[in-house]
Amino acid sequence: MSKTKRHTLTAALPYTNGPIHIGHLAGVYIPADIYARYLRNKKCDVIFICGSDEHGVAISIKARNEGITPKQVIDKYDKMIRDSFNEFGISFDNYSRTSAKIHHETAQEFFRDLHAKNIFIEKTSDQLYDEEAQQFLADRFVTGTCPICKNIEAYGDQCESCGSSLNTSDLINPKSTLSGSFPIKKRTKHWYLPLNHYEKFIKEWILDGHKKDWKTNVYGQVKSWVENGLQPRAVTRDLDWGIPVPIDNNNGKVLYVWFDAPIGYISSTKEWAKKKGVDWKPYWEDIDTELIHFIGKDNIVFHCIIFPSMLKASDRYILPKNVPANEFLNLEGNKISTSKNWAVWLHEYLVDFPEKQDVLRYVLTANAPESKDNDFTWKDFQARNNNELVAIYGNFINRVVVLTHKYFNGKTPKPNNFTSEDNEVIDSIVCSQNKISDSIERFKFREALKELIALARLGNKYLADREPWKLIKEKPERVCTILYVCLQVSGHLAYLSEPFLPFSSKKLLKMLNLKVADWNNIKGK
Ligand code: B3M
Ligand code: ZN
Repeated sequence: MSKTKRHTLTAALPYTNGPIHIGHLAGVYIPADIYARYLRNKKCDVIFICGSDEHGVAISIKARNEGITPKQVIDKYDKMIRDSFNEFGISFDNYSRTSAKIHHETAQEFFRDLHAKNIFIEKTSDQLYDEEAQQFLADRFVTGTCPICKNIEAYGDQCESCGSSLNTSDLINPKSTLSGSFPIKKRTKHWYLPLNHYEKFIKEWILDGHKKDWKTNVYGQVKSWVENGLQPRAVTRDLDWGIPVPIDNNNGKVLYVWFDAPIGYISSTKEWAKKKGVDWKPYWEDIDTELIHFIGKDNIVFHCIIFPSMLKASDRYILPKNVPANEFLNLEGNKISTSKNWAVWLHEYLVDFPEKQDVLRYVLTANAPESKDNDFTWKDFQARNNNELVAIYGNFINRVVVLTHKYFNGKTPKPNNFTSEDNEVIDSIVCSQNKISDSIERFKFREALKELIALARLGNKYLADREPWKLIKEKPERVCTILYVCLQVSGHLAYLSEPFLPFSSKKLLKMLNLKVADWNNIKGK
């Protein structure tokens, strides 16, 4: 890891139109949390930033469907989501919300700055209009056939089946989701971000500059977007829910949710800095800051092309060093779907598995869709818990603690001469830590977790092979050394598991009377 001065980590802002499910955790929030905890354990200057994404048509549709106001929708789900993140130990330094005043001000200032620099193209064009509902149809207010994959339920902004980002005018046979009627076309003015002007910048920055260190799934999506040619993209909407466009007589237009939401990372940082009484600017303007965006694959275009083009146009902010997007997690072979209620909701999981956050964190890390879509099954959940977490990790720790209490009254015994097997196990501790660090720094969290379990497995085997219970009478001094070695492994498992299994790590550190370690000072003995 380059010796950067500070790290700004962002995790995709969840829409407050529904609760959080295991796909969100596996795709975005557990990877981000592991990375944040790891950097803190290395005593880095790191901020882990997130917040609720509270604008956009999806929230207006939810409000209409539930017969409540958008404000009531966002307040309900903002609270549910915050609670879920807290319960699962997702350790944000700040969790804000885009309905907050500080965000409206920051997003409007950002828009005004680009407007003053004449970055936008102002264009009047024909847009889909629902005469019955008396409303323009943006994004999810219209469905139709996807021109790319012919999915008949594509939305006006995105096709969930092939992941393509669409404009309403791309849809074949568009239909209003408000009234079900076929829309007419009506003239309206919008401001467009000329992405085509940033094509060369994206090519040089990503396609040339990040060929080696960005994940192939991310690099590949950016490459295909650029090869298809970047088009100007409207950054305003005719909607009644969103941040007003900060231009006089803006005719009730609001900022497009994907223009304002990424700016939410900056406003959440400002909110954090205000609480801390520190300057937020170095975290977004200093080239010695490493900015990492944790997202799911459906957000790649916004975080690798649109938001970076906005940052570039502002000529003020740093660019992300990496965007390690994960693919999707499916559930029992089917796509997780909020609208079809096909998901494992976090708030429901804890009702069925109280205090078992780490089991889910473990399984979702071990099974994470890091390079391709993956499937969550309850069978696999049970198998991994029983055969790995309990049988290897839990069993080893339990035997060491029981034997230490039985033979040494719970005190760490003084070791005597170390055999070559003893030294081998002790040397493997530092080797495991280096491998875990290296995997985490390459955003390979599955690989890192495998290393952690391998260390527990090694400890388990060492203890079973040494059979101290057969030596306690004739060679008690040998038992001292064996259990000393086992306690070193246990202590390091407590340190090294902290990013992955924060709840178990905390319990184990307490049991072993240890504090959270500075990973720069971890040694074998
Ligand atoms: N609210 C998440 C999604 O597309 C979206 C992320 C915004 S990050 C700035 O589900
Ligand atoms: Zn499609």
